[in-house]
Amino acid sequence: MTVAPDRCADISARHPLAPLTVAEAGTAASLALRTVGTGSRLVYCALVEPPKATVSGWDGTPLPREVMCVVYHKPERATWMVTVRLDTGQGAGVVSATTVPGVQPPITDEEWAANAEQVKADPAFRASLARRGITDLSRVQVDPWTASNFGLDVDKTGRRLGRGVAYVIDGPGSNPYARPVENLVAIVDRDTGEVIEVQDGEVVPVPQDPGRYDAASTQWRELSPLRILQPNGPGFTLDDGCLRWGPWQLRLSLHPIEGLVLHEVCWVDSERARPRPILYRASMSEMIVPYGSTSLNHWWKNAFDAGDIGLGKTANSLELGCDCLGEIVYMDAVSVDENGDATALKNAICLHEEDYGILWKHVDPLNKTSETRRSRRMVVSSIATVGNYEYGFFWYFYLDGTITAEIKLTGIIQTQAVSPGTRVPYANPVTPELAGPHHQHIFSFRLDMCLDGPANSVYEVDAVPVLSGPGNPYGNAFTTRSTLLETESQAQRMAAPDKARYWKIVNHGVLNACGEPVAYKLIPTHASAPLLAQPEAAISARATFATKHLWVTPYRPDERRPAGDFTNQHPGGAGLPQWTAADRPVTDTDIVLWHTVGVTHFCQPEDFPVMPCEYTGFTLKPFGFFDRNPAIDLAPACT
Ligand SMILES: [Cu+2]
Repeated sequence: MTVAPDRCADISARHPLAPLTVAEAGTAASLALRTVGTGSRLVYCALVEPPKATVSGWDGTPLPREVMCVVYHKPERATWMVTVRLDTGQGAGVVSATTVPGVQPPITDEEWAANAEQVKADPAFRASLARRGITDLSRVQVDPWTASNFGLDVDKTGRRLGRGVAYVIDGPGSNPYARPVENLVAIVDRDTGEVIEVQDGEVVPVPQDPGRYDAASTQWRELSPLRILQPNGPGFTLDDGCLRWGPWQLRLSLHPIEGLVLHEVCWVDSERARPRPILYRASMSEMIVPYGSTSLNHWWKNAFDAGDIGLGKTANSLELGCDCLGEIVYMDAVSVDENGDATALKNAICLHEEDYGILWKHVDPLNKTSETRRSRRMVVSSIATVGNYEYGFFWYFYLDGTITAEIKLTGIIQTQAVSPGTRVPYANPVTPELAGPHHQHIFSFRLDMCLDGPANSVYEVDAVPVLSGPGNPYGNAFTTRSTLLETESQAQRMAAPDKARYWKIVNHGVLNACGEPVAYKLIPTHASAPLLAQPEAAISARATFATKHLWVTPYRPDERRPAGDFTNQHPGGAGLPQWTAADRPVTDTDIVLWHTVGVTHFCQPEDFPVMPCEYTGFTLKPFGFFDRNPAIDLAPACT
């Protein structure tokens, strides 16, 4: 990858990865809907990223822009992928339109709202609510979850399904998850609105505590005002998706499914006077929230919040002073509804600088001198609201070359009503009337590496004690063991904190001043427990990515989603397990790392009524990528 440092700003043509505009998305969506015909609904549309070689070798000549639209044709229950070229010379045109058999696209807002009402209107469901003393349907909320796939008869029908659960609501600002209707599930056909089955178990009293968390219902504790000011404005620029800050240069976009995506992440090296590529593309490409409860309302809950719903589709419009503090620059994204109407999603990505304490310091007591440099990081973030949960996706870029990804998990837990004073299995009490079922949040980061070029390899590096003997006469020695991961099967790895394990990504073709290949290390700081479901459980086949902390694959442009392109109701086997069955070589070639991180969530009273952020993520740190501390040239913070 040879990227000129000023290519994003100084060339008049839009960069091939410049974000989709409202006009582009609207044009493509309406053409796609017209092509598929009456009864079609737009699920999402995304820029077709041109081939990597085209992007890397781009010389500023305008390239055709293409948009891929996923369309659901309800009358025929068919999923379509329609690719639109925006400027063919005679305006926009469809270049391909194909159906994808046997898959279900992500669910839409329109379906969620309609299915909720359809479940509420069902006589059997109403009878079950009435059995619990609930007759005022205006005070009932139904969440029609994605249905998963367990190979049951209902799954084999090929219908587009939802599993609905109910809550009692107490007006605006109330917390539905405080008052779940336990042991009642409706299976709905999303296309026809027919409630296929109502599963009604033991009646558990609906909890009475409204669990409110809104500002009007709480006593406030005021904090001393805190202002973050940059009198000369922010120290970065954003130009049509291209961010430049200090030595860092990268592009940003918001993908409807993956959410925040980083492209062409480079370090612009002042010494070598050229941009040095590190990542070609990075995103949180899929996630799964498997529940570990056996109870009627929870055993089937397996949320692929990216693939089943979409983390860009559910991204928030962020608010200054609340979501982001300081000298903020926002980047808008595009929202497209089921009719193909495109609008700006304002303030979808937040950019700002943060002070991060000291970066390096030394006091020389003899000479009574002191040198200190402050650390500052560039923060790029977006937040998605998926049903009851919020997920904040934060990327941090540091002046020493470190990149950190952090996910902040907040929002409201899934709740299980319990009779006061009782305990239920596979769940912890959070209030006298509520339990929180055990569950995991497992995320797969797709890291398309490009360390000083595409030919990269990965070593697993462990800290190893050395047995006492002639080579270790004092018993104190320890060393490292580096193992080259040569094939896809060898590269399916687990974290090992007791071995201080990390994975070192190298370019054997570029050496540093010590004669070693340039490298970054992937530090699995939050690898957590892998998928805890049994191997024979349906979710193990559907979210196999979650069973390992690391996978490495050779780059293929169509291998983007670790559980397959269409996760909704998918029976499993797609994505990483399918691709890696070929056991392809992964050395000295263009490789993609898939890093699994997560939170295994055993709920606690402090998680209610809203959960304080839990954190997960990882760190990419230079390891001989530079010849010395790359932040040695920072200006002193005080003189
Ligand atoms: Cu959780």
